Amino acid sequence: MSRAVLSIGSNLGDRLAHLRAAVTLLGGSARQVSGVYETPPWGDPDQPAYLNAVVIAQDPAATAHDWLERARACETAEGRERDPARRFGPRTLDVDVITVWDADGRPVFRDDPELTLPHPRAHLRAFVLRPWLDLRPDGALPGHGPLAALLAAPGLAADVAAMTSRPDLSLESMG
Ligand code: PH2
Ligand code: MG
Ligand code: MG
Repeated sequence: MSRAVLSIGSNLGDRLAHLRAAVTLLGGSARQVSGVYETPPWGDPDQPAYLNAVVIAQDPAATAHDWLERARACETAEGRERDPARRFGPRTLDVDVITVWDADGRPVFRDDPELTLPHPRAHLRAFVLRPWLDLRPDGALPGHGPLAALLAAPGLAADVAAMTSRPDLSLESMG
């Protein structure tokens, strides 16, 4: 058994359709899907606003690397193109593996540049922490601490204030 928190985001094309496609492609492994948030671009301001959500996924057999492959398959299916000049640039679909727990419920820590776990910037991203907190009010980011405390950090205040809930764009029936 392995569990994963996946962050999904889109800021090009039909953003909601791309998020819906991600949930559909994750299939039965997608156990819980958060509400959708409209979020200002992080890390590279000159691009459209994102829609973001979080998926809690579970699969009896998946390794950490399997989650990465599934994330990439979703991105490819939605026509994701990589611009090496813009690390945090616009994209049809981004699926990031935020953290993984192994069969014994232990968080996986790895330093592999292909897949660093937990995600090295998750604690700085309100667009990850906020929808995850909605699903797991007592949740914690391994190595960093409770989601609620991370979201309350002064450095995230502006991002928290700028993001808006979009209950009109539910993904819930998809999970
Ligand atoms: N993803 C990025 C870069 N910046 N900003 C927001 N608001 N949401 C994202 O999903 C996002 C971003 C690249 O991973
Ligand atoms: Mg990302
Ligand atoms: Mg990514």
